[in-house]
Amino acid sequence: MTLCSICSREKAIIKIPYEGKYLCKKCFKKYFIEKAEETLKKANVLSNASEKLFVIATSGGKDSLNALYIMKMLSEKYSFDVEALLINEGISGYREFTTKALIKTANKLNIPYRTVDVEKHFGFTIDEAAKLFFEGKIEWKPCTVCGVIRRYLLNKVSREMGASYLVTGHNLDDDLQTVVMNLIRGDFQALIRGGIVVKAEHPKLIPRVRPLHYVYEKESLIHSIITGLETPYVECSYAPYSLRWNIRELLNRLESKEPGFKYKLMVRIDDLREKFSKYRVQRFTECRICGEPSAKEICKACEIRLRIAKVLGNDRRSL
Ligand code: Q46
Ligand code: ZN
Repeated sequence: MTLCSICSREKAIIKIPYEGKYLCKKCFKKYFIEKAEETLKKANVLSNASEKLFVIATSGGKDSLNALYIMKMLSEKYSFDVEALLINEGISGYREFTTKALIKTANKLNIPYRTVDVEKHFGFTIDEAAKLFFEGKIEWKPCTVCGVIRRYLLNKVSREMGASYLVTGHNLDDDLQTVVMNLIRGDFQALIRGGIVVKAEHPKLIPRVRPLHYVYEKESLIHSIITGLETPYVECSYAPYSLRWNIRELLNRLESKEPGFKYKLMVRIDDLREKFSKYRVQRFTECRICGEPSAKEICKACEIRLRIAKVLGNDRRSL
Protein backbone atom coordinates (compact mmCIF):
# COMPACT_ATOMS: atom_id res chain seq x y z
CA MET A 1 0.00 0.00 0.00
CA THR A 2 1.35 3.42 -0.96
CA LEU A 3 0.90 6.07 1.73
CA CYS A 4 -0.02 9.70 1.11
CA SER A 5 3.11 11.87 0.56
CA ILE A 6 1.55 14.71 2.60
CA CYS A 7 -0.07 13.18 5.71
CA SER A 8 1.96 9.89 5.62
CA ARG A 9 -1.01 8.13 7.27
CA GLU A 10 -3.76 7.44 4.74
CA LYS A 11 -3.73 5.23 1.67
CA ALA A 12 -2.91 7.17 -1.53
CA ILE A 13 -5.64 7.24 -4.19
CA ILE A 14 -3.83 9.25 -6.88
CA LYS A 15 -0.33 9.98 -8.14
CA ILE A 16 0.48 13.52 -9.25
CA PRO A 17 3.20 12.73 -11.81
CA TYR A 18 4.62 16.24 -12.33
CA GLU A 19 5.08 16.71 -8.58
CA GLY A 20 6.17 13.14 -7.79
CA LYS A 21 3.50 12.95 -5.04
CA TYR A 22 0.95 10.35 -3.99
CA LEU A 23 -2.13 11.77 -2.26
CA CYS A 24 -4.90 10.33 -0.10
CA LYS A 25 -8.54 11.34 -0.56
CA LYS A 26 -8.52 14.13 2.03
CA CYS A 27 -5.18 15.63 0.99
CA PHE A 28 -6.11 15.44 -2.70
CA LYS A 29 -9.34 17.39 -2.09
CA LYS A 30 -7.37 20.09 -0.30
CA TYR A 31 -4.65 20.06 -2.97
CA PHE A 32 -7.28 20.40 -5.74
CA ILE A 33 -8.90 23.52 -4.27
CA GLU A 34 -5.54 25.08 -3.39
CA LYS A 35 -4.30 24.48 -6.91
CA ALA A 36 -7.35 26.23 -8.41
CA GLU A 37 -6.94 29.09 -5.92
CA GLU A 38 -3.24 29.47 -6.79
CA THR A 39 -4.12 29.44 -10.50
CA LEU A 40 -6.62 32.28 -10.00
CA LYS A 41 -4.17 34.21 -7.82
CA LYS A 42 -1.47 33.87 -10.46
CA ALA A 43 -3.80 35.67 -12.88
CA ASN A 44 -4.78 38.32 -10.26
CA VAL A 45 -8.43 37.28 -10.37
CA LEU A 46 -8.92 37.09 -6.60
CA SER A 47 -7.16 40.29 -5.53
CA ASN A 48 -10.25 42.49 -6.07
CA ALA A 49 -12.99 39.88 -6.38
CA SER A 50 -15.10 41.11 -3.46
CA GLU A 51 -18.76 41.88 -4.35
CA LYS A 52 -18.21 40.80 -7.96
CA LEU A 53 -20.39 38.28 -9.80
CA PHE A 54 -18.70 35.19 -11.21
CA VAL A 55 -20.97 33.39 -13.68
CA ILE A 56 -19.98 29.76 -14.06
CA ALA A 57 -20.58 28.26 -17.51
CA THR A 58 -21.87 24.88 -16.44
CA SER A 59 -22.62 22.01 -18.78
CA GLY A 60 -23.36 19.64 -15.91
CA GLY A 61 -20.28 17.56 -16.76
CA LYS A 62 -17.56 16.76 -14.20
CA ASP A 63 -15.28 19.72 -15.05
CA SER A 64 -17.90 22.42 -14.88
CA LEU A 65 -19.41 20.96 -11.70
CA ASN A 66 -15.92 21.02 -10.19
CA ALA A 67 -15.56 24.66 -11.27
CA LEU A 68 -18.94 25.43 -9.70
CA TYR A 69 -17.98 23.70 -6.45
CA ILE A 70 -14.56 25.38 -6.23
CA MET A 71 -15.89 28.84 -6.98
CA LYS A 72 -18.60 28.36 -4.35
CA MET A 73 -15.92 27.41 -1.76
CA LEU A 74 -13.74 30.37 -2.74
CA SER A 75 -16.71 32.77 -2.80
CA GLU A 76 -17.03 32.36 0.97
CA LYS A 77 -13.37 33.22 1.50
CA TYR A 78 -13.20 36.12 -0.99
CA SER A 79 -16.80 37.45 -0.68
CA PHE A 80 -17.91 37.26 -4.27
CA ASP A 81 -21.17 35.99 -5.81
CA VAL A 82 -21.60 32.88 -7.90
CA GLU A 83 -24.34 31.99 -10.38
CA ALA A 84 -24.49 29.16 -12.90
CA LEU A 85 -25.39 29.38 -16.57
CA LEU A 86 -26.19 26.40 -18.78
CA ILE A 87 -26.58 26.52 -22.54
CA ASN A 88 -28.94 23.83 -23.79
CA GLU A 89 -27.73 23.12 -27.33
CA GLY A 90 -30.50 20.63 -28.06
CA ILE A 91 -28.43 17.44 -28.21
CA SER A 92 -30.66 14.51 -27.40
CA GLY A 93 -29.36 11.60 -25.34
CA TYR A 94 -26.80 13.90 -23.74
CA ARG A 95 -27.80 17.36 -22.63
CA GLU A 96 -31.01 16.36 -20.83
CA PHE A 97 -28.95 14.17 -18.47
CA THR A 98 -26.23 16.73 -17.74
CA THR A 99 -28.87 19.44 -17.21
CA LYS A 100 -30.36 17.35 -14.41
CA ALA A 101 -26.88 16.98 -12.89
CA LEU A 102 -26.36 20.76 -12.91
CA ILE A 103 -29.74 21.44 -11.31
CA LYS A 104 -29.06 18.88 -8.58
CA THR A 105 -25.60 20.28 -7.76
CA ALA A 106 -26.70 23.92 -7.96
CA ASN A 107 -29.55 23.21 -5.55
CA LYS A 108 -27.22 21.29 -3.22
CA LEU A 109 -24.71 24.16 -3.18
CA ASN A 110 -27.46 26.78 -3.02
CA ILE A 111 -26.34 28.50 -6.23
CA PRO A 112 -28.86 30.27 -8.51
CA TYR A 113 -28.79 28.96 -12.08
CA ARG A 114 -30.13 29.93 -15.46
CA THR A 115 -30.61 27.79 -18.56
CA VAL A 116 -30.72 29.15 -22.11
CA ASP A 117 -31.98 27.26 -25.17
CA VAL A 118 -30.03 27.53 -28.41
CA GLU A 119 -33.22 26.82 -30.35
CA LYS A 120 -35.02 29.79 -28.82
CA HIS A 121 -32.20 32.19 -29.74
CA PHE A 122 -31.07 30.71 -33.05
CA GLY A 123 -34.09 28.89 -34.44
CA PHE A 124 -32.41 25.47 -34.65
CA THR A 125 -30.88 22.84 -32.37
CA ILE A 126 -27.38 21.39 -32.69
CA ASP A 127 -29.05 18.06 -33.58
CA GLU A 128 -30.65 19.82 -36.57
CA ALA A 129 -27.36 21.51 -37.54
CA ALA A 130 -25.59 18.11 -37.30
CA LYS A 131 -28.21 16.52 -39.56
CA LEU A 132 -27.63 19.26 -42.15
CA PHE A 133 -23.87 18.64 -41.98
CA PHE A 134 -24.22 14.87 -42.42
CA GLU A 135 -26.56 15.48 -45.38
CA GLY A 136 -23.90 17.73 -46.93
CA LYS A 137 -26.12 20.83 -46.74
CA ILE A 138 -23.79 22.92 -44.56
CA GLU A 139 -20.00 22.77 -44.31
CA TRP A 140 -19.63 23.26 -40.55
CA LYS A 141 -19.15 20.21 -38.33
CA PRO A 142 -21.50 19.95 -35.30
CA CYS A 143 -18.76 21.00 -32.85
CA THR A 144 -17.93 24.09 -34.91
CA VAL A 145 -21.56 25.29 -34.87
CA CYS A 146 -21.94 24.31 -31.22
CA GLY A 147 -18.69 26.03 -30.12
CA VAL A 148 -19.45 29.31 -31.92
CA ILE A 149 -23.02 29.51 -30.64
CA ARG A 150 -22.19 28.48 -27.11
CA ARG A 151 -19.40 31.07 -26.79
CA TYR A 152 -21.75 33.71 -28.23
CA LEU A 153 -24.60 32.97 -25.80
CA LEU A 154 -22.34 32.53 -22.77
CA ASN A 155 -20.84 35.97 -23.33
CA LYS A 156 -24.13 37.71 -24.15
CA VAL A 157 -26.19 36.17 -21.35
CA SER A 158 -23.48 36.41 -18.66
CA ARG A 159 -23.09 40.10 -19.56
CA GLU A 160 -26.86 40.55 -19.18
CA MET A 161 -26.61 38.83 -15.79
CA GLY A 162 -24.04 41.44 -14.72
CA ALA A 163 -20.99 39.15 -14.63
CA SER A 164 -17.50 40.47 -13.99
CA TYR A 165 -16.04 37.10 -14.98
CA LEU A 166 -17.25 34.10 -16.92
CA VAL A 167 -15.72 30.97 -15.39
CA THR A 168 -15.38 27.81 -17.46
CA GLY A 169 -14.40 24.29 -16.43
CA HIS A 170 -11.73 23.83 -19.13
CA ASN A 171 -9.02 21.56 -17.74
CA LEU A 172 -5.38 21.18 -18.73
CA ASP A 173 -6.23 18.54 -21.34
CA ASP A 174 -8.86 20.79 -22.98
CA ASP A 175 -6.55 23.81 -23.03
CA LEU A 176 -3.64 21.84 -24.47
CA GLN A 177 -5.87 20.41 -27.21
CA THR A 178 -6.90 23.99 -28.05
CA VAL A 179 -3.23 25.01 -28.29
CA VAL A 180 -2.55 22.22 -30.81
CA MET A 181 -5.71 23.10 -32.78
CA ASN A 182 -4.67 26.76 -32.97
CA LEU A 183 -1.19 25.69 -34.11
CA ILE A 184 -2.69 23.51 -36.86
CA ARG A 185 -4.93 26.40 -37.97
CA GLY A 186 -1.99 28.82 -37.82
CA ASP A 187 -4.05 31.12 -35.58
CA PHE A 188 -1.26 32.94 -33.78
CA GLN A 189 -3.58 35.48 -32.13
CA ALA A 190 -5.81 32.77 -30.60
CA LEU A 191 -2.67 30.94 -29.48
CA ILE A 192 -1.24 33.86 -27.52
CA ARG A 193 -4.65 34.88 -26.12
CA GLY A 194 -5.31 31.63 -24.22
CA GLY A 195 -4.20 30.83 -20.68
CA ILE A 196 -5.80 31.17 -17.25
CA VAL A 197 -7.64 34.35 -18.23
CA VAL A 198 -8.77 35.44 -21.66
CA LYS A 199 -8.98 39.20 -21.24
CA ALA A 200 -11.90 41.24 -22.58
CA GLU A 201 -10.77 43.18 -25.64
CA HIS A 202 -14.12 44.82 -26.25
CA PRO A 203 -16.50 46.49 -23.75
CA LYS A 204 -19.16 43.87 -24.55
CA LEU A 205 -16.84 40.93 -23.87
CA ILE A 206 -16.70 39.31 -20.42
CA PRO A 207 -13.24 38.08 -19.35
CA ARG A 208 -13.11 34.28 -19.28
CA VAL A 209 -11.39 32.50 -16.40
CA ARG A 210 -10.24 28.88 -16.11
CA PRO A 211 -9.49 27.76 -12.55
CA LEU A 212 -8.78 24.19 -13.79
CA HIS A 213 -6.20 25.34 -16.36
CA TYR A 214 -3.46 23.25 -14.66
CA VAL A 215 -5.70 20.33 -13.61
CA TYR A 216 -5.52 17.05 -15.54
CA GLU A 217 -8.81 15.60 -16.80
CA LYS A 218 -8.12 12.51 -14.69
CA GLU A 219 -7.68 14.65 -11.54
CA SER A 220 -10.93 16.43 -12.34
CA LEU A 221 -12.75 13.12 -12.69
CA ILE A 222 -11.43 11.80 -9.38
CA HIS A 223 -12.23 15.05 -7.59
CA SER A 224 -15.82 15.02 -8.86
CA ILE A 225 -16.29 11.45 -7.63
CA ILE A 226 -14.80 11.89 -4.16
CA THR A 227 -16.67 15.17 -3.67
CA GLY A 228 -20.00 13.54 -4.58
CA LEU A 229 -20.65 15.75 -7.61
CA GLU A 230 -22.93 13.34 -9.39
CA THR A 231 -22.93 13.47 -13.16
CA PRO A 232 -23.69 10.85 -15.79
CA TYR A 233 -20.57 9.82 -17.72
CA VAL A 234 -22.10 10.37 -21.14
CA GLU A 235 -20.08 11.81 -24.02
CA CYS A 236 -21.72 13.88 -26.70
CA SER A 237 -22.16 11.67 -29.78
CA TYR A 238 -20.70 14.38 -32.06
CA ALA A 239 -17.35 14.59 -30.23
CA PRO A 240 -15.58 11.89 -32.36
CA TYR A 241 -16.20 13.96 -35.52
CA SER A 242 -14.06 16.83 -34.22
CA LEU A 243 -10.37 17.45 -34.75
CA ARG A 244 -10.11 17.87 -30.98
CA TRP A 245 -10.95 14.20 -30.47
CA ASN A 246 -7.91 12.98 -32.43
CA ILE A 247 -5.61 15.50 -30.75
CA ARG A 248 -6.86 14.27 -27.37
CA GLU A 249 -5.86 10.68 -28.26
CA LEU A 250 -2.45 11.82 -29.47
CA LEU A 251 -1.71 13.84 -26.32
CA ASN A 252 -2.87 10.95 -24.11
CA ARG A 253 -0.44 8.61 -25.87
CA LEU A 254 2.43 11.04 -25.28
CA GLU A 255 1.45 11.42 -21.61
CA SER A 256 1.39 7.66 -21.07
CA LYS A 257 4.94 7.41 -22.42
CA GLU A 258 6.16 10.40 -20.42
CA PRO A 259 4.02 11.12 -17.32
CA GLY A 260 3.82 14.84 -16.58
CA PHE A 261 4.37 15.78 -20.23
CA LYS A 262 1.09 17.71 -20.57
CA TYR A 263 1.67 19.80 -17.47
CA LYS A 264 5.26 20.70 -18.40
CA LEU A 265 4.19 21.64 -21.92
CA MET A 266 1.35 23.86 -20.66
CA VAL A 267 3.70 25.72 -18.29
CA ARG A 268 6.13 26.33 -21.20
CA ILE A 269 3.32 27.54 -23.45
CA ASP A 270 2.05 29.96 -20.80
CA ASP A 271 5.59 31.35 -20.43
CA LEU A 272 5.75 31.88 -24.19
CA ARG A 273 2.31 33.55 -24.15
CA GLU A 274 3.63 36.02 -21.62
CA LYS A 275 6.63 36.81 -23.82
CA PHE A 276 4.51 37.21 -26.96
CA SER A 277 1.70 39.21 -25.30
CA LYS A 278 3.02 42.45 -26.83
CA TYR A 279 2.09 41.08 -30.26
CA ARG A 280 -1.62 40.86 -29.42
CA VAL A 281 -3.72 42.75 -31.92
CA GLN A 282 -7.06 44.31 -31.02
CA ARG A 283 -9.37 42.67 -33.50
CA PHE A 284 -12.94 43.30 -32.39
CA THR A 285 -15.60 45.46 -33.92
CA GLU A 286 -19.40 44.99 -33.58
CA CYS A 287 -21.51 42.73 -35.75
CA ARG A 288 -23.63 44.74 -38.20
CA ILE A 289 -26.61 42.45 -37.54
CA CYS A 290 -26.69 41.63 -33.83
CA GLY A 291 -24.30 44.23 -32.35
CA GLU A 292 -22.23 41.63 -30.51
CA PRO A 293 -18.40 41.75 -30.62
CA SER A 294 -17.04 40.34 -33.83
CA ALA A 295 -13.78 40.10 -35.75
CA LYS A 296 -15.64 40.67 -39.02
CA GLU A 297 -18.51 42.85 -40.24
CA ILE A 298 -20.94 39.97 -39.60
CA CYS A 299 -20.21 37.68 -36.66
CA LYS A 300 -19.81 33.93 -37.12
CA ALA A 301 -22.94 33.20 -35.08
CA CYS A 302 -25.08 35.38 -37.38
CA GLU A 303 -23.38 33.88 -40.46
CA ILE A 304 -24.29 30.37 -39.24
CA ARG A 305 -27.81 31.39 -38.21
CA LEU A 306 -28.61 33.03 -41.55
CA ARG A 307 -27.22 30.10 -43.52
CA ILE A 308 -29.12 27.46 -41.54
CA ALA A 309 -32.36 29.49 -41.65
CA LYS A 310 -31.94 29.64 -45.43
CA VAL A 311 -31.33 25.89 -45.72
CA LEU A 312 -34.23 25.09 -43.39
CA GLY A 313 -36.38 27.65 -45.19
CA ASN A 314 -37.37 29.49 -42.02
CA ASP A 315 -36.18 31.68 -39.19
CA ARG A 316 -37.65 30.37 -35.96
CA ARG A 317 -35.59 32.35 -33.48
CA SER A 318 -37.37 34.49 -30.96
CA LEU A 319 -34.63 37.10 -30.41
S1 Q46 B 1 -21.34 19.45 -26.88
FE1 Q46 B 1 -21.05 20.63 -28.72
FE2 Q46 B 1 -19.16 19.40 -27.33
FE3 Q46 B 1 -21.06 17.95 -28.48
S2 Q46 B 1 -21.33 19.13 -30.35
FE4 Q46 B 1 -19.16 19.10 -29.97
S3 Q46 B 1 -18.83 20.99 -28.87
S4 Q46 B 1 -18.85 17.50 -28.46
S5 Q46 B 1 -17.96 19.80 -25.54
ZN1 ZN C 1 -24.01 38.87 -35.16
